[in-house]
Amino acid sequence: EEDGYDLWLRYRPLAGAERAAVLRQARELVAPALPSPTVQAALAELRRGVQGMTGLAPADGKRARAGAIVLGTPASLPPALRPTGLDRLGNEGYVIRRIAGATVIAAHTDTGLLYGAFAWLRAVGTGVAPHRVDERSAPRLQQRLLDHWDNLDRSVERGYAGESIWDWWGLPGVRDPRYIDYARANASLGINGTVLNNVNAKPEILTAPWIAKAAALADVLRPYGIKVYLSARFSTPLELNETATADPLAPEVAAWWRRKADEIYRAIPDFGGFLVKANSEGQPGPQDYRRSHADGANMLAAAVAPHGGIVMWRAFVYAAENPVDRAKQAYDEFQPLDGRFAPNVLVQVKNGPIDFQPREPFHPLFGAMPRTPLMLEFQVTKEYLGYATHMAYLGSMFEETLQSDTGHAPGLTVARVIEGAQAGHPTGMAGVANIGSSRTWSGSHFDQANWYAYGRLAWNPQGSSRAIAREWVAQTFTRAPRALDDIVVMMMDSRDAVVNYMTPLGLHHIMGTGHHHGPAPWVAELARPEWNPVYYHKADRGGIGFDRTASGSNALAQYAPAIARRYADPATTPDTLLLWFHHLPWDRPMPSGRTLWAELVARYDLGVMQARGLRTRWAALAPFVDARRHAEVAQRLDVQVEEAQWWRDACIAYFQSVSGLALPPGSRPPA
Ligand code: GCW
Repeated sequence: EEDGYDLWLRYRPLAGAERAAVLRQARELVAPALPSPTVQAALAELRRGVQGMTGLAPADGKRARAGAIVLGTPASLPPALRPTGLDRLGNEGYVIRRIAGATVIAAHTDTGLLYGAFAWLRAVGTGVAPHRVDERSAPRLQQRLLDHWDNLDRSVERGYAGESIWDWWGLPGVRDPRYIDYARANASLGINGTVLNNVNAKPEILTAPWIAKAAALADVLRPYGIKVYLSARFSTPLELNETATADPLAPEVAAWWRRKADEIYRAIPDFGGFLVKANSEGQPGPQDYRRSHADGANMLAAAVAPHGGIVMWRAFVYAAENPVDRAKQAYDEFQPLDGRFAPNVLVQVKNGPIDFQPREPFHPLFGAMPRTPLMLEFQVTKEYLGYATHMAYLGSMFEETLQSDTGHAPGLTVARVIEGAQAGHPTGMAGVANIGSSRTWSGSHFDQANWYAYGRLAWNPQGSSRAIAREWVAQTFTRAPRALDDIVVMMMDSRDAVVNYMTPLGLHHIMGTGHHHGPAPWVAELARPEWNPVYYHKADRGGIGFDRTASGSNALAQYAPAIARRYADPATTPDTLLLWFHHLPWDRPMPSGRTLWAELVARYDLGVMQARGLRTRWAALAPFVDARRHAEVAQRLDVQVEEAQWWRDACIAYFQSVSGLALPPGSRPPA
């Protein structure tokens, strides 16, 4: 019975000509002598894959010949088998070529070979004939990370997939085999780093017993090309009573962190570095001592630099109460620090200026800090998009951000910024993981696609979310063409549906307080102004929306002039972001001919219809999907339809109570 544990690495039996074709091209595996643990992992995966698809395991071959899969580096491959395309491939890239009837997987490192092995399996798994697999690929970003918001008690902040996969109680001695499957899944995408603990970090994580646990995980993950990183609480030495202050410019503090880094690197020689959330949502930071983010980041960077480590310093800040516009705070604090960060610091910026909303404009820091490496942080877990219940394929959302033109230079999209077009190396992307110990890993079958899409886009930020969805469906559900197309259509519609029934036309942050599930646009009494939904929609008798133009908070001025000009006028602002940037009267005519009010209602209605459409399409797919997974998805879609209606009804009723307007005729979607 299919339970989803195998993710996209299912390798289910092929039949007939397809099976025969794989058998012909994968009769034996040839690897360099004395294969490293990484090459052994590649061989094991190829064996598992071929065995799964054909029922027969390939033999261990000695010589490259027709029908063999040959893994090798330029040093190990005989000249006749050295494929073209190896130059400028970097450390992690791979080439797959057919040479003299053999399939040669070549790379400069063993990790590249592992990625190549997974690429071959992916190609075959998506229906490419094995004798046609021909590929050259290298990652466009250096750091491709998952950020786990996993706490030391195994709870997961904003996690909807069960408790943390890290069994801290059992570690370091007990090494759950699941860690290996986690590593395989990540390596199959090219994810090469994992931050083990929540950015809301505890000091304990940097004490000896926890370093030993992290070291055990690092040992398990290392053969798969995955480095371990830790979130560090800025005040750790002070809170452990080992210094009298956490002031980053105090010599005893810098010395403490240097010693701590040395201690960590003794246990984890390839430790990746620190991730830090400072002076945000109550976390301690350098500003507590009137020092800047750069002062704090650079002090930590100096501690890990001798070991080759990096510091990822988050730009998600809203420390002081912000009565005017929280969206402006990160830019205000960070942009003036451009060029002041040490070379091994990356500033990690969320995709949008508020907080992982169903839709946000891209963050204005992208393109505005040309002398600072910026990392992009996506949220893979669906804090604001229906948890692990609603179907919302995030690939299209990620692509929307990545392909946003920052307007700072011709062709300078967000993707180009994080690829280092302005600031040079280092480069990276982080995804807040949606992984837990649920049998499906992600709490639902379709949420696995978000892990997959994140990983593929971290490898290639120019990738197409639709192509990625096709790949995922082919490996995870079916290659039957009609069914595959239908599932991809569902995925590509799903996030749009969520935007429509939750926050259409640029609305944002109107969800329930604290848990962030369900609508609560009426909430107005929370202690801090920027926690209240009314702060964001500003609906009143006259109209709705947040004026971020010059007549309002002027957050628009943080964007490049070309973008700022376009978005300054509601007529040239995309309707998807209209109420993000403008406060407009309810009776404003929209391009559709409707008033703004009628348009808003129409979008909510549309969202409900789209959710119902997902359910209907899925029901028709029953013949193509195994019973258990079909039923588990169907149940969630039922909930999604109900909750879409809840969002629509609650938001419309509330906005009506404010506007005093009647429901436009015929608006209620048919039951
Ligand atoms: O999205 C918000 C979440 C917090 C989270 C914070 C952050 C880890 O509601 O739970 O804390 O962002 O990104 O730091």
